[in-house]
Amino acid sequence: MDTIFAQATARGKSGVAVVRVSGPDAVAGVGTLCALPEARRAALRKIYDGNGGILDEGLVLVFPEGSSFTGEPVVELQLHGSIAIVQAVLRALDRIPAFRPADAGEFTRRALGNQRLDLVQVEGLADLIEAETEAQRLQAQAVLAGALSEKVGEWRNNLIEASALLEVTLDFADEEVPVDVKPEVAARIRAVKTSLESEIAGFAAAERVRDGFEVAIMGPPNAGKSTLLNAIAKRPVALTSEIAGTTRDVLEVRIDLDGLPVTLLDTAGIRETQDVLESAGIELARSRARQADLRVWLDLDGASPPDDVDIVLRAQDDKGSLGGISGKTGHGVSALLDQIGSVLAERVPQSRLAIRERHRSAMTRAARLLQIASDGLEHGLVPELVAEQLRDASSCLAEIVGGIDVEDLLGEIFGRFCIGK
Ligand SMILES: Nc1nc2c(ncn2[C@@H]2O[C@H](COP(=O)(O)OP(=O)(O)OP(=O)(O)O)[C@@H](O)[C@H]2O)c(=O)[nH]1
Ligand SMILES: [Mg+2]
Repeated sequence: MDTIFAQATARGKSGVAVVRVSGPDAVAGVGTLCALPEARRAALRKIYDGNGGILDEGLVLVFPEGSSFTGEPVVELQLHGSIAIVQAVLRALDRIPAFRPADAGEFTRRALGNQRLDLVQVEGLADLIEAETEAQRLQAQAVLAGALSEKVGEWRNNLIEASALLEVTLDFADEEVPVDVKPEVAARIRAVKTSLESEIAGFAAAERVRDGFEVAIMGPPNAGKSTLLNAIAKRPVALTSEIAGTTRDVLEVRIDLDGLPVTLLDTAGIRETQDVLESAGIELARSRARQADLRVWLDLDGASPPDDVDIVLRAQDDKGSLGGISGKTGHGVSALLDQIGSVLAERVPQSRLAIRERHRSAMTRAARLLQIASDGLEHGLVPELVAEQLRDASSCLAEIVGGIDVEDLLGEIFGRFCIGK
C-alpha cells in the first residue's frame, strides 16, 4: 500500500495550512524531514527539505495505526499557510520513496476500507464539507454521527429476528409448534415498514435541504420582479428597465433563509407576445416555475395569477398598503422572506435520514418486499418463502451502509470528494 500525502486545507494563502500523510511508511518517511514527537502530542518542529535546507517551522502530529482518521499511521504537518511553503513541502514529500500524492477522496476511501466509517457516513462527511447553511450542517452531522447507520441496523435486526422466528416454525414443522409466531412476525414487519415509509416520505425534503429549495418570482412584465431579486440579493444581479420584457433568461440567486438553502429565480414577465425570443423566455419561466418548490406572483394589474402560485403580492407598493411589496423601497421584502422561510420550514420533516436517491431506492425496494412478505403471511404462504422475502429486504437495507455490492458506487461517491479529504 502506498503512502499518500496532500494538502488537507483549502488551496491559497491562509494562516495555517495542513498537510496530511497516511500509509505504512508515513512515520518513517516524514521522520526523514523532521524529528517526530511522540504519538498524539503536538510539537513545534523545523521541517527540512531532505538536503539540509529548512522549509518551515510548524506543528507536527503523529497518529498511530488504528487511531487516525484513515485507520493507518498518519502524520499531519501544520505549516504556515503560504503557497510556496506548501508547494515546497509537497515536493519534499514526493521525493520520499513509496510516497505519492493522494487522489480525490483517497483518505476517506482508506477510512472506509479500514472500517473507520461506513458508506453512509462517507456520504454524510461529503455533505458536511459542502454544507453552507445550518439545516445542511445538522442533517449532514446526524448522518456522519451514524444515525442512518444505526437505523439500518435496527431495521435489519428486526427482520433477521422475524425470519429466525419463522425458521423456528420450520424446525418444528412435523411437531406441534409451541406458540404461534405469526403475530410477532407480522408486528415486526409492520414496524419496520412504517418506519421505512416515514423515511421515504421525508426524502424529498431531505434532498431539498441538501440541494436547496427553489422559489420562483413570477408576474407580468414590469411588475418589478428583477428589482425585487436585486433588493434581496443586495447587488445588481438582474438588468431592470421600464421596457416590458427585459428579463428573458432565468436568473438565480442563492440565499440562506433561516438556515435553509434557497435559490430564488427571477423569470421573464408573462404575457401574450409575438416576439420569438420573449416567448421562448416565457416558456422557460413557466417550466422552471412549475418545477420550483414555491411560486411567488407579483401582481401589477389585478389580472388573475396562474392557479399554482403559492403567494400573491401587490407589486410596486411604495406606499406600503397592506400585503404589498416594493423592491424599490424594500417595503415588505423581509415579510416575504419570513413567509417563504416558514412555508419551507414546514416541509422539512423531523426525521430525514435518507439523504441520497440510492438510500430512497433501497428503502423503497425493501418496503415493497415487506409488503409481499406481510401479504404472504396473512394469506398462508409457506414460511420459507416469507422468510426469503425478509432476507431479501434485509439485503436491500445492507446496501445502504455498504455491506454488499457497492464496489461500483464507490467511484461515483469518491469522485465528488476534494483532494486531501
Ligand atoms: N415605483 C416603483 N417602481 C418599481 C418598483 N419595482 C420596479 N420598479 C420599476 O419598474 C420597472 C420594471 O422593473 P423590473 O424590475 O425590470 O421589472 P420586471 O418585472 O423584472 O420586468 P420584466 O423583466 O420585463 O418582466 C423599472 O423601471 C423599475 O425601476 C417598485 O417597487 N416601485
Ligand atoms: Mg425582469
